[in-house]
Amino acid sequence: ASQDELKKQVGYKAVDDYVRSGMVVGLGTGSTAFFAVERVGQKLKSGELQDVVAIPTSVRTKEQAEALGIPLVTLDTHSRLDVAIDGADSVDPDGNLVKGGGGALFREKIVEKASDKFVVIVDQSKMCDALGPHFMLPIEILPFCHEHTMRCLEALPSMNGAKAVLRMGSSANNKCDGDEIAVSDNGCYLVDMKCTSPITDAVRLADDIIKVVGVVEHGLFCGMTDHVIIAGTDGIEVKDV
Ligand code: DER
Repeated sequence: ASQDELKKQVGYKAVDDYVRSGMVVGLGTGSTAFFAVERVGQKLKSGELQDVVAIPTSVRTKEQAEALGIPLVTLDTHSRLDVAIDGADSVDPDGNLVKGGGGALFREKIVEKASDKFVVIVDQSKMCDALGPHFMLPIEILPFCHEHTMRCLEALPSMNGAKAVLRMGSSANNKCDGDEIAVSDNGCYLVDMKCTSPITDAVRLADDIIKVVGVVEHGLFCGMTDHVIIAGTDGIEVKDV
Protein backbone atom coordinates (compact mmCIF):
# COMPACT_ATOMS: atom_id res chain seq x y z
CA ALA A 1 0.00 0.00 0.00
CA SER A 2 1.21 3.55 -0.69
CA GLN A 3 2.29 5.73 2.20
CA ASP A 4 -0.87 7.78 1.77
CA GLU A 5 -2.92 4.60 1.93
CA LEU A 6 -1.16 3.62 5.17
CA LYS A 7 -1.84 7.07 6.63
CA LYS A 8 -5.49 6.80 5.62
CA GLN A 9 -5.79 3.37 7.25
CA VAL A 10 -4.53 4.58 10.62
CA GLY A 11 -6.37 7.89 10.43
CA TYR A 12 -9.68 6.20 9.80
CA LYS A 13 -9.06 3.44 12.35
CA ALA A 14 -8.30 5.96 15.09
CA VAL A 15 -11.69 7.62 14.54
CA ASP A 16 -13.54 4.32 14.16
CA ASP A 17 -12.01 2.87 17.32
CA TYR A 18 -11.91 5.90 19.64
CA VAL A 19 -14.48 8.52 18.61
CA ARG A 20 -18.08 8.09 19.79
CA SER A 21 -21.15 10.34 19.44
CA GLY A 22 -21.23 13.19 21.90
CA MET A 23 -17.45 13.41 22.26
CA VAL A 24 -15.14 16.42 22.24
CA VAL A 25 -12.32 15.54 19.83
CA GLY A 26 -8.88 17.11 19.37
CA LEU A 27 -7.97 17.23 15.69
CA GLY A 28 -4.26 16.92 14.95
CA THR A 29 -2.16 18.46 12.20
CA GLY A 30 -0.23 16.94 9.33
CA SER A 31 -0.72 14.56 6.44
CA THR A 32 -1.74 11.62 8.66
CA ALA A 33 -4.08 13.57 10.95
CA PHE A 34 -5.63 14.89 7.74
CA PHE A 35 -7.29 11.49 7.27
CA ALA A 36 -8.62 11.37 10.83
CA VAL A 37 -10.22 14.78 10.29
CA GLU A 38 -11.63 13.54 6.99
CA ARG A 39 -13.14 10.48 8.71
CA VAL A 40 -14.80 12.57 11.44
CA GLY A 41 -16.38 14.74 8.75
CA GLN A 42 -17.50 11.70 6.79
CA LYS A 43 -19.16 10.01 9.80
CA LEU A 44 -20.89 13.21 10.93
CA LYS A 45 -22.24 13.61 7.41
CA SER A 46 -23.45 9.99 7.26
CA GLY A 47 -24.99 10.21 10.73
CA GLU A 48 -22.75 7.43 12.08
CA LEU A 49 -21.48 10.07 14.50
CA GLN A 50 -23.69 12.69 16.14
CA ASP A 51 -23.12 15.62 18.46
CA VAL A 52 -19.34 15.55 18.09
CA VAL A 53 -17.51 18.84 18.53
CA ALA A 54 -13.82 19.37 17.82
CA ILE A 55 -10.86 21.55 18.71
CA PRO A 56 -8.29 21.97 15.90
CA THR A 57 -4.53 22.14 16.55
CA SER A 58 -3.68 24.50 13.70
CA VAL A 59 -5.16 27.00 11.29
CA ARG A 60 -4.96 24.52 8.45
CA THR A 61 -6.75 21.80 10.44
CA LYS A 62 -9.38 24.38 11.41
CA GLU A 63 -9.88 25.17 7.74
CA GLN A 64 -10.14 21.51 6.80
CA ALA A 65 -12.63 20.86 9.60
CA GLU A 66 -14.74 23.88 8.65
CA ALA A 67 -14.84 22.73 5.03
CA LEU A 68 -16.11 19.35 6.27
CA GLY A 69 -18.76 20.95 8.48
CA ILE A 70 -17.26 19.67 11.73
CA PRO A 71 -18.57 21.89 14.58
CA LEU A 72 -15.59 23.60 16.25
CA VAL A 73 -15.32 24.74 19.86
CA THR A 74 -12.50 26.03 22.08
CA LEU A 75 -11.05 25.16 25.46
CA ASP A 76 -13.02 28.10 26.87
CA THR A 77 -16.26 26.16 26.55
CA HIS A 78 -14.80 22.63 26.57
CA SER A 79 -11.85 22.54 28.97
CA ARG A 80 -11.38 18.79 28.68
CA LEU A 81 -11.48 16.66 25.54
CA ASP A 82 -12.43 13.00 25.38
CA VAL A 83 -9.81 12.10 22.81
CA ALA A 84 -7.17 13.74 20.63
CA ILE A 85 -5.84 12.12 17.47
CA ASP A 86 -2.58 13.28 15.90
CA GLY A 87 0.45 12.21 13.92
CA ALA A 88 4.07 12.35 15.00
CA ASP A 89 7.51 12.58 13.48
CA SER A 90 9.17 9.98 15.72
CA VAL A 91 7.81 7.50 18.26
CA ASP A 92 10.07 5.66 20.71
CA PRO A 93 9.22 2.34 22.41
CA ASP A 94 7.75 4.17 25.45
CA GLY A 95 5.46 6.27 23.27
CA ASN A 96 7.50 9.44 23.73
CA LEU A 97 7.24 11.57 20.63
CA VAL A 98 9.00 14.13 18.56
CA LYS A 99 6.38 16.35 16.94
CA GLY A 100 6.44 19.68 15.17
CA GLY A 101 7.57 18.77 11.69
CA GLY A 102 4.42 20.50 10.56
CA GLY A 103 5.12 23.49 12.78
CA ALA A 104 1.99 22.94 14.89
CA LEU A 105 3.60 21.62 18.08
CA PHE A 106 2.47 24.42 20.45
CA ARG A 107 -1.29 24.17 19.86
CA GLU A 108 -0.99 20.39 19.50
CA LYS A 109 0.58 20.10 22.95
CA ILE A 110 -2.04 22.40 24.51
CA VAL A 111 -4.93 20.38 23.06
CA GLU A 112 -3.38 16.97 23.63
CA LYS A 113 -2.49 17.78 27.26
CA ALA A 114 -6.18 18.66 27.78
CA SER A 115 -7.38 15.32 26.37
CA ASP A 116 -8.36 12.28 28.45
CA LYS A 117 -6.97 10.03 25.73
CA PHE A 118 -4.23 10.76 23.17
CA VAL A 119 -4.07 8.51 20.11
CA VAL A 120 -1.01 8.77 17.88
CA ILE A 121 -1.32 7.68 14.25
CA VAL A 122 1.78 6.89 12.24
CA ASP A 123 3.10 4.81 9.42
CA GLN A 124 5.86 2.41 10.38
CA SER A 125 8.62 4.78 9.21
CA LYS A 126 8.06 6.94 12.30
CA MET A 127 8.88 4.21 14.80
CA CYS A 128 12.39 4.31 16.28
CA ASP A 129 14.44 2.82 19.10
CA ALA A 130 15.29 6.25 20.46
CA LEU A 131 14.28 9.81 19.64
CA GLY A 132 16.85 12.08 18.09
CA PRO A 133 18.72 11.07 14.98
CA HIS A 134 15.63 10.27 12.93
CA PHE A 135 14.06 13.68 13.04
CA MET A 136 15.21 17.15 14.05
CA LEU A 137 13.66 18.38 17.30
CA PRO A 138 11.47 21.44 16.60
CA ILE A 139 11.44 24.28 19.13
CA GLU A 140 9.20 27.34 19.02
CA ILE A 141 10.82 30.62 20.12
CA LEU A 142 9.55 34.18 20.50
CA PRO A 143 10.65 36.36 17.57
CA PHE A 144 11.84 39.19 19.81
CA CYS A 145 14.77 40.47 17.79
CA HIS A 146 17.63 39.10 15.73
CA GLU A 147 20.02 39.19 18.66
CA HIS A 148 17.59 37.28 20.85
CA THR A 149 17.12 34.67 18.15
CA MET A 150 20.88 34.23 17.87
CA ARG A 151 21.17 33.91 21.64
CA CYS A 152 18.44 31.23 21.66
CA LEU A 153 20.24 29.29 18.99
CA GLU A 154 23.39 29.52 21.06
CA ALA A 155 21.76 28.75 24.38
CA LEU A 156 19.76 25.72 23.27
CA PRO A 157 21.65 22.68 24.48
CA SER A 158 23.55 21.27 21.54
CA MET A 159 23.89 17.52 21.44
CA ASN A 160 27.24 16.15 20.33
CA GLY A 161 28.13 19.46 18.86
CA ALA A 162 24.91 19.68 16.87
CA LYS A 163 23.21 23.05 16.78
CA ALA A 164 19.67 24.40 16.42
CA VAL A 165 18.96 25.97 13.05
CA LEU A 166 16.27 28.51 12.21
CA ARG A 167 13.51 27.00 10.07
CA MET A 168 13.17 28.81 6.77
CA GLY A 169 10.20 28.70 4.45
CA SER A 170 7.13 30.55 3.35
CA SER A 171 5.07 28.97 6.13
CA ALA A 172 5.85 26.99 9.25
CA ASN A 173 4.59 23.75 7.86
CA ASN A 174 6.65 23.69 4.76
CA LYS A 175 10.31 23.31 5.41
CA CYS A 176 11.49 24.47 2.05
CA ASP A 177 14.67 26.54 2.05
CA GLY A 178 12.82 29.72 1.42
CA ASP A 179 14.62 32.99 2.04
CA GLU A 180 12.31 34.04 4.82
CA ILE A 181 12.07 32.74 8.37
CA ALA A 182 9.13 30.36 8.87
CA VAL A 183 6.48 31.68 11.27
CA SER A 184 4.09 29.46 13.27
CA ASP A 185 0.33 30.00 13.71
CA ASN A 186 1.28 31.80 16.91
CA GLY A 187 3.58 34.26 15.16
CA CYS A 188 6.69 32.58 16.54
CA TYR A 189 9.83 31.30 14.90
CA LEU A 190 10.71 27.63 14.72
CA VAL A 191 14.15 26.21 15.17
CA ASP A 192 15.14 22.63 14.46
CA MET A 193 17.72 20.97 16.66
CA LYS A 194 19.80 18.42 14.83
CA CYS A 195 20.43 15.48 17.14
CA THR A 196 23.35 13.44 15.91
CA SER A 197 22.91 10.79 18.60
CA PRO A 198 19.94 9.26 20.45
CA ILE A 199 18.23 11.37 23.11
CA THR A 200 18.91 9.28 26.20
CA ASP A 201 16.82 11.31 28.66
CA ALA A 202 13.93 13.04 26.87
CA VAL A 203 12.41 14.40 30.08
CA ARG A 204 15.71 15.96 31.16
CA LEU A 205 16.27 17.46 27.70
CA ALA A 206 12.72 18.84 27.69
CA ASP A 207 13.42 20.55 31.03
CA ASP A 208 16.70 22.00 29.75
CA ILE A 209 15.13 23.35 26.58
CA ILE A 210 12.11 24.99 28.20
CA LYS A 211 14.40 26.87 30.59
CA VAL A 212 16.07 28.75 27.76
CA VAL A 213 14.78 32.33 27.85
CA GLY A 214 12.49 32.92 24.89
CA VAL A 215 11.56 29.31 24.23
CA VAL A 216 7.78 29.02 23.95
CA GLU A 217 7.48 25.24 23.51
CA HIS A 218 9.29 22.24 22.01
CA GLY A 219 8.41 19.09 20.13
CA LEU A 220 9.20 16.50 22.81
CA PHE A 221 5.88 14.97 23.93
CA CYS A 222 6.88 12.83 26.91
CA GLY A 223 4.50 10.52 28.77
CA MET A 224 1.43 11.82 26.93
CA THR A 225 0.59 8.99 24.54
CA ASP A 226 -2.10 6.41 25.34
CA HIS A 227 -2.26 4.46 22.10
CA VAL A 228 -0.14 4.30 18.95
CA ILE A 229 -1.74 3.00 15.76
CA ILE A 230 0.98 1.93 13.35
CA ALA A 231 0.40 1.09 9.71
CA GLY A 232 3.00 -1.14 8.16
CA THR A 233 3.18 -3.08 4.95
CA ASP A 234 1.99 -6.19 6.79
CA GLY A 235 -1.03 -4.57 8.44
CA ILE A 236 -2.03 -2.30 11.30
CA GLU A 237 -0.73 -2.66 14.86
CA VAL A 238 -2.25 -0.92 17.90
CA LYS A 239 0.20 -0.33 20.76
CA ASP A 240 -1.19 0.58 24.18
CA VAL A 241 1.50 2.61 25.93
O1 DER B 1 3.72 18.82 13.13
C1 DER B 1 3.32 17.80 13.73
O2 DER B 1 3.51 17.58 14.93
C2 DER B 1 2.64 16.74 12.91
O3 DER B 1 1.88 15.93 13.71
C3 DER B 1 3.66 16.03 12.09
O4 DER B 1 4.87 16.06 12.64
C4 DER B 1 3.32 14.66 11.62
O5 DER B 1 3.02 14.93 10.33
P1 DER B 1 2.81 13.86 9.21
O6 DER B 1 1.65 13.03 9.67
O7 DER B 1 2.50 14.69 7.99
O8 DER B 1 4.08 13.09 9.09
